[in-house]
Amino acid sequence: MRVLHHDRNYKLGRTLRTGLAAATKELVFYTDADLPIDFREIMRGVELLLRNGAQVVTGYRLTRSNERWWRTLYTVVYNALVDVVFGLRLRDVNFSYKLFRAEALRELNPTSEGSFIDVEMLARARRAGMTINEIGVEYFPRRAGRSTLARPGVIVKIIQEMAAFWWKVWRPGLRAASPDRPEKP
Ligand SMILES: Nc1nc2c(ncn2[C@@H]2O[C@H](COP(=O)(O)OP(=O)(O)OP(=O)(O)O)[C@@H](O)[C@H]2O)c(=O)[nH]1
Ligand SMILES: [Mg+2]
Repeated sequence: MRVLHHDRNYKLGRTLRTGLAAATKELVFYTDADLPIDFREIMRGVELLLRNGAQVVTGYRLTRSNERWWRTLYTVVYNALVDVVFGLRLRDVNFSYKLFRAEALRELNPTSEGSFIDVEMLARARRAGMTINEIGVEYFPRRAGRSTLARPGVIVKIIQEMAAFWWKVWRPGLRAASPDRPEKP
């Protein structure tokens, strides 16, 4: 086990990027350290990824009945928004069960500082033509402490980074991919 330290607390995006960039093996998995899943579920994701030749496996919560209602509401609203803006058609974009082939991960180059990082990586993967598989996993909500995601500052940052990403990266990308614009030889 290698523990990576920052000199101060950066937000989720930067922290995740530091961790992912330090990965050395062929497959890279991330989840939160407060055990939202049973770690044995990782192998199901690996099997799915290898069987389907996918580049990314992203988990969704099978049941959320043991969670606070407002927490579920955040998720429903965020996933709907992401669907409208990026058309990802994924069920639970922010859930911390994500598995990547390292070579695919290296292509993504996300830049988010905050909690938009999950959607940014999925959107970049989709636009690069990667196969994203979804897997349902049993979810164990936090039993103590406060949700980071519920902080107003975190939500404002997500909206800011989403708008910037849409404007600078997604929108030009869509235009380039448009079939009615003939490509130059
Ligand atoms: N280093 C660092 N880690 C963070 C930061 N914000 C969140 N995290 C970590 O990332 C995990 C996921 O954070 P969020 O996606 O915001 O959600 P959450 O706080 O787990 O919210 P719940 O869904 O209620 O569990 C947290 O459990 C923390 O371990 C941050 O600013 N800095
Ligand atoms: Mg959590």
